[in-house]
Amino acid sequence: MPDTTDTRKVREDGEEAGPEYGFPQPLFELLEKKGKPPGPLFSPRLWRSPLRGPWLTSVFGAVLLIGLPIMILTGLLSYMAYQPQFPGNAFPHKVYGLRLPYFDWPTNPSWLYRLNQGLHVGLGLALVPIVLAKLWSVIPKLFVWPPARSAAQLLERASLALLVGSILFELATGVLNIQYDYVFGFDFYTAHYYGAWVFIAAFVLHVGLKLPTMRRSLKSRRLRDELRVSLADTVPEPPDEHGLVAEDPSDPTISRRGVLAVVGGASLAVTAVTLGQTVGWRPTALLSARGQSYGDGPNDFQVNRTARTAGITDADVSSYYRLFVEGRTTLQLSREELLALPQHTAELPIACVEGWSTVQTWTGVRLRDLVQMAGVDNLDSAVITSLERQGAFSRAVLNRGQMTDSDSLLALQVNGVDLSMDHGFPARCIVPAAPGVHNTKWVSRIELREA
Ligand SMILES: Nc1nc2c(c(=O)[nH]1)N[C@H]1C(S)=C(S)[C@@H](COP(=O)(O)O)O[C@H]1N2
Ligand SMILES: [Mo]
Repeated sequence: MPDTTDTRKVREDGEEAGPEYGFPQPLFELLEKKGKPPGPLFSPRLWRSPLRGPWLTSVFGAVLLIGLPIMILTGLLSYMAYQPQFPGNAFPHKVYGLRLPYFDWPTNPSWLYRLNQGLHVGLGLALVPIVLAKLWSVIPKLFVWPPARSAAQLLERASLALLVGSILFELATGVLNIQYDYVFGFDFYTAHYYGAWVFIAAFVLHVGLKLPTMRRSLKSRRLRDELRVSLADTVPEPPDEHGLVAEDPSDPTISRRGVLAVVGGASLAVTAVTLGQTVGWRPTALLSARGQSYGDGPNDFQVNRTARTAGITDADVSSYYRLFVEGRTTLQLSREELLALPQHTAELPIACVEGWSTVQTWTGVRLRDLVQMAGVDNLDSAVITSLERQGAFSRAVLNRGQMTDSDSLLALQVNGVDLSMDHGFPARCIVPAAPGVHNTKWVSRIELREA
């Protein structure tokens, strides 16, 4: 593959530049002859930091090479946890064409989704400073003029544009989603999922192309030695074939170890203020814009959407409330009748897709007892419907394992007292290891589907 720096060298030497193989002649002439650089950003003289070079870029790259595959894995697992194989489940079934092999999301260990999503959101936020630093370190490469001298180079740059565009898109939509909850004109899940596939493709290609360079560059100096170099002793990396090292570097204003400390420190600081939200420890959850709404006493823990926002009225949850369980027979149960059934207590997390989680002690009727009472013994799945009736949260489909786990509950109480309205009174689902969205609040109907 031709090297991107050729362009600049040839032009500056004043040599006649000629098109390389496979590149359309008219396009080349347009870019080379008519095309003056469209702005000062394209002048190599603007990018003079003496710190830029293949080693520094590779250090950031190595961190991302570990972090981003974890983001991809946890992201795709989160998508699978939404159980898109069941039409009626919120969001993901809309992503036609890019389906993964379906499997029933397990109920064991109960912290599975909590860990998955804590990692996805926590790591995603912690990687923001690293991604920005890596972009800074290669920024002159984004402004090379003319944009390409060969078809191969054009393809390489197009893949870079997709890589940079998609990672920024994924970070931006992810952060917006956890801070403001679905503010987009488009559906977050569909956009974030399609964006992820663009990113995955571009990332795999990029790693394939750059891995040898990265390994070579990392060997060019040792991190431990570099951490001893003071500002006074900071000199540019030797000129490189990739054009990362400035042609005319300015004097350093910060050492390499200083840059690493700033970027690493920013990443740790983001982690420190978000960790509380992830593990449900409030004092350090400084970044949690959401979840300002809590309850009282034993019900004092994070509320996703309040009863009022969901349009649940006092009349809905009055003594006229009945739960319908539809199987071979249809059961109609008041809250008193539910409380009279055998009660089971389990300590289980609510783990939201947005990264926050909270572990509470829930008491109620085992879902599998209701399945049995309704006379169903070859259950396939169950549609849980809320009094809320409308919208993405009004319904969830649970798989057989989720319905029959000994800790899966139709919870009536939490921490020894009745559920608050905001936490789903008169009754809500709590399913081990499930994403928060499947713990339907204000349950009115359980429709059992047989295999
Ligand atoms: N009916 C209904 N159920 C719902 C929701 C909702 O908005 N409406 N939010 C879901 C989401 S996304 C989460 S994370 C949990 C949050 O439960 P909590 O508000 O009791 O903490 O409830 C789930 N169940
Ligand atoms: Mo959620």
